[in-house]
Amino acid sequence: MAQTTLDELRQLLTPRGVICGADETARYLQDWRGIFRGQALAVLRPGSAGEVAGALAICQRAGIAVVPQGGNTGMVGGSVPSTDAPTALLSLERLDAIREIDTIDDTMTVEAGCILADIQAAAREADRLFPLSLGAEGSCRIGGNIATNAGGVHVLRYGMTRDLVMGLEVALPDGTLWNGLRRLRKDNTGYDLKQLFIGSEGTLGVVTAAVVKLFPRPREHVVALLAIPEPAAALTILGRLRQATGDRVAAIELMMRVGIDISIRHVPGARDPLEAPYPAYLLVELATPRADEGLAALFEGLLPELMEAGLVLDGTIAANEAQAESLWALREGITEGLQHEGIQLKHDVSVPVSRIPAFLAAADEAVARVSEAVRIVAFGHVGDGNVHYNLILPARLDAAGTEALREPLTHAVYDTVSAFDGSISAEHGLGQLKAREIARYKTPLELALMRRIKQALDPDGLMNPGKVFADG
Ligand code: FAD
Ligand code: 2HG
Ligand code: ZN
Repeated sequence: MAQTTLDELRQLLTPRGVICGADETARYLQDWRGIFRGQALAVLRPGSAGEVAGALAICQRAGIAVVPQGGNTGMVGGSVPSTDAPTALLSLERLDAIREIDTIDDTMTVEAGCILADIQAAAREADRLFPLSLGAEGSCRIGGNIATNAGGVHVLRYGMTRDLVMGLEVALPDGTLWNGLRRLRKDNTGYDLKQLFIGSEGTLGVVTAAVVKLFPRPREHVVALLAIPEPAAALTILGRLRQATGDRVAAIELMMRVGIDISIRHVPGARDPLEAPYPAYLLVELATPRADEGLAALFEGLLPELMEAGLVLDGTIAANEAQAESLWALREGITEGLQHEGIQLKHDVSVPVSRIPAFLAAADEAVARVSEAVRIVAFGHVGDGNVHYNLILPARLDAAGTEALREPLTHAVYDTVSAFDGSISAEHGLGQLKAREIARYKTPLELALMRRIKQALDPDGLMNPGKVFADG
């Protein structure tokens, strides 16, 4: 980076806001799984939306690419530089103020660097719920959630991040700051511009703040682990639960036995709450904002019928918060546990909910045709059609053997997804991991429209090059 550009950035951001030393920048330049590593001329840490915009203007004038970063918990290498272009990594971590909570509009205005768990806690203190919830909520930041259109465990009930955002403030690549911090539930004045930025993975601009929706806080919830004979039972159980509880299903997560075993192996203190192992499990959470609905009794009343029908083989209902947390730990622990199980190929995919059982059977067959030694760890948000179809490669493989399997396995999974009218990225985005693959699964028209939008907003191609579009 030319000294004059560096001086300009230091003057704008104060010396504390520009980091160049290898030791200090290292943690920003690699993802949490240690798979993606990149290089940057500097890490920028602006302290306000105005500073973000100013930094983008300086970078654009100097032809420097910008990679935005929130909590760096992404799964697809989106927040780490991936090209040789002169690049600045722009961390939003200092923009962490909650600007306003309005309990009449039921909104919260937050800066992009707010940690998701802090937003949830602030909502709770205001006797409200911010329903976005995912395993990384203690580290991920709302700007990153918005940029990836994060999903998580409550999508079934509250929708994706895109459904939870009412307004955005965005710094555009040329340094213009767009204030779209509206809190309107109805606004049909042309294109919904905020939706362009939600899920754009930092390729169109930098989200600096957002207005998010709040909901009534649940007063009663039920958390249970149910053993089921096969994934198909999950769909019947979901239908029955929705009907019987008046749609109070807040989460329903599918795990195959292998996932429970991984959590038991790696989550400290984890144990199997049931006496025998079963083929598959559902983690169910019911929640209601009313205190007098008797959800627990409703659920307990339904269980004998589900067991008689052979849909539920065994189960346990959490008797208190600690038990609920330990059941959730079995589910949330799978991702971290997988890190210790060997080389993984992660596939975050979705198919129509009704097709999940057939998809799983077909994908297992397709994978076995490539290699019978691969371990399949499928789990996920069954209520919204999202399966995390992870593959663990055999430990005996050397680097060449691993590489030889990577593409055939990925195509076996994604081609099956495609045959089931699914998506090769349900909630994690494309980042750099899937930027090349997407050309195989989206239509030429869709790809061309995406490129036109990119060209219109970022004509110099400086925003997060190499992400979403492979050519950067
Ligand atoms: P980062 O990883 O820092 O960035 C992600 C992308 O957003 C990058 O492309 C980056 O350039 C861009 N970006 C970040 N901030 C901004 C900004 N302010 N403006 C513009 N672009 C920006 N994801 C789910 O969807 N559902 C889950 O259930 C889920 N569970 C997870 C569980 C674990 C244990 C882990 C480690 C991750 C999980 N994830 C999940 C993935 C990840 O947490 C989400 O993608 C999250 O939304 C990323 O937020 P972040 O702040 O870490 O973003
Ligand atoms: C989850 O739902 C995350 O836990 C991560 O989306 C999934 O590890 C994975 O593949
Ligand atoms: Zn997930």
